[in-house]
Amino acid sequence: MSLHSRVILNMISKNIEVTLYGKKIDTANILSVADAKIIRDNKIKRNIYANIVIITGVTGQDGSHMVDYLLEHTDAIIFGGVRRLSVYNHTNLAHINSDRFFLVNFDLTDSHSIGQFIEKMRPDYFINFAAQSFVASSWDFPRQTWETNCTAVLDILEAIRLYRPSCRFYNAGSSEEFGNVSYSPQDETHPLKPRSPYGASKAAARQIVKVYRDSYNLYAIQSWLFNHEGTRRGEEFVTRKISKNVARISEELNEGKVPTPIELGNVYAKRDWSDSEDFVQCVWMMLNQEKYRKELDSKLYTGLMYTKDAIESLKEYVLSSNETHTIKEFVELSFKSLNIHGHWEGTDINEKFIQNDTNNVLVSINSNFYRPAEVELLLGDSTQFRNDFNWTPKTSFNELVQKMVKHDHYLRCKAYLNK
Ligand code: NDP
Ligand code: GDR
Repeated sequence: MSLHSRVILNMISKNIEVTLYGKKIDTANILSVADAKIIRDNKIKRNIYANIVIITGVTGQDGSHMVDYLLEHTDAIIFGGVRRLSVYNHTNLAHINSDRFFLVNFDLTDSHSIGQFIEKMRPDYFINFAAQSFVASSWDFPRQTWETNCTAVLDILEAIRLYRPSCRFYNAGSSEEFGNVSYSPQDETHPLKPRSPYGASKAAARQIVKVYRDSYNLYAIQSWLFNHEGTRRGEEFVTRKISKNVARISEELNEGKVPTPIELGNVYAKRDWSDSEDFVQCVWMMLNQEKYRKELDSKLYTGLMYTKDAIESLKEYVLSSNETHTIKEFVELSFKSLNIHGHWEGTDINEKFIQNDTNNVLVSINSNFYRPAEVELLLGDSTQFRNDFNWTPKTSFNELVQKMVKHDHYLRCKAYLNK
């Protein structure tokens, strides 16, 4: 039986159920590029106007929210690039049940994987959220960080140039590129002064994105994303580490136990935190600037190649909440949202967050979480994006903290009841 004949597309009312080798395809399946191409070609035969979107990093926070956003707001057919791991890590995708979303075997550190993906799938958009995204680990794995966050971006750009120059490319840049900041708030004109291998890798990726944009008239852009969080945030990042542990401590207190404190590093660092769900919408707007920035001539952005004028009109943007808060503030608000109140005592390594009334230690400092070089302050200025796209974020800092803590508290209660 040929590969083609084993792919059956069944019309079920308006939905097309996709089966491959007799089995329904869902987010538990990771397809080869060859199989994904068969699905792509069949889908395109049925809807020639549907955009083909590749999103990398879909098992992570932003990638999974981007999939949700595009499934809800567009008719795009989405292929999520995922690497094969020994253990199941698709929790952020488990809720998706769509005949427009497929997972494809892919690794950013393999240029053949990237080249094949773009050559065979011929995407209209390539949204790169995959990265070694944990700043602290970038000192432990500097080369892997560089290859994932920077060399891979070069490989994607080359493949787009060779096989699909009309494909719009977005790379997730970072406020970490500003690093040791010269002034606040940081806007698009702030110099790049990274402090970590991670920050340096993102700053270098930015340069190569610009070089390819200018040299080959590619629609290739990289924004500066300030910290953004949510209920799908990885558990080692400070916000999720706090929300998860506050939920644990609440349970321990309810059971009458003396809680085990949360151990943190530099609680004086300041970050500009937003909600990931707010940002994915902005990323899609940046990839479709002629649709949302009314002053642009949309006719310049059609066809298989872009004109120099079209490319020169594109802008790269800062996305931020325009507020900054210390880690300490995040701690205080998190406990407060579960009705646990405390105060800080001591200094430096001996500083502690103590529960009022009981004197339980809720947070202590562990110098193992200090970094070789710290970014002490980040505060963004996203005025340009807000003005050009008439956009304001939906979620405030307070709402974000509440949402994260309540979610982890809910998960904890559910697990407790199932014990
Ligand atoms: P996450 O850490 O949640 O997700 C990273 C994703 O990258 C995961 O899906 C991971 O897959 C994937 N990945 C890592 N290495 C590879 C590889 N070699 N091949 C294929 N996939 C790989 O990150 P976020 O969602 O928070 O961030 C998305 C992007 O935005 C990243 O580029 C990050 O650097 C950038 N960014 C994020 C900010 C934030 O505050 N969240 C702020 C500024 C920039 P797996 O599940 O297999 O590990
Ligand atoms: P960041 O996020 O480095 O800003 O990178 P992270 O949450 O890891 O750290 C924020 C700040 O908190 C301080 N901190 C701790 N951090 C962690 N992870 N664990 C701790 O125990 C702890 N104690 C204090 C850190 O020193 C730091 O100052 C995130 C990532 O999403 C990047 O991918 C992204 O580019 C940037 O945000 C913008």
